[in-house]
Amino acid sequence: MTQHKVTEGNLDANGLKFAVLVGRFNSLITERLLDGALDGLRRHGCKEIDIEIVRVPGSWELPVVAAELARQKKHDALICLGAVIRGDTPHFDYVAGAAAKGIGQVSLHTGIPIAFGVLTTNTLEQAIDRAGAKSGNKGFDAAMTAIEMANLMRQIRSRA
Ligand code: INI
Repeated sequence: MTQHKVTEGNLDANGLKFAVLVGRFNSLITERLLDGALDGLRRHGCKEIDIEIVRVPGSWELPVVAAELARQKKHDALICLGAVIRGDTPHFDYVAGAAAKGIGQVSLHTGIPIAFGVLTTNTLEQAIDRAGAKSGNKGFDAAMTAIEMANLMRQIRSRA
């Protein structure tokens, strides 16, 4: 059987630096996502001094701030947290779409991994479920992705 070389990131956050960007809009939800992300980083060995929290008004503002931080290259990965909850107008689609597309573009163009921890739900209840209730905490999950991706990108870069 062929032995393949496998490259993957581990979940050791010791020595890695993160910025957690969090939208204030729907803060009932986003503060719980932030709690989850911080819990995930700490429990995987990240030091307090290596975590920067950056607050923005809403999910719409996440990409431009992520872009500036990514350009500065002071963090190994960014974690974007927000909660976009569908209302009676098309506003939801614009905000959710722009946040997703913008964050994806920033990550691709800068090479800095950015975990997408922006909830896009039809109801407040669905958001609560994903912010520490029935369906776990998507902030914690985003932190895991950020740690893994930071380690993976380090590994790949170190052999370039
Ligand atoms: N921002 C969110 O993060 N979630 C939302 O559900 C939301 N809605 O529904 O309006 C929202 N709007 C604010 C937006 O992110 C900007 O802060 C605002 O448009 C000013 O630029």
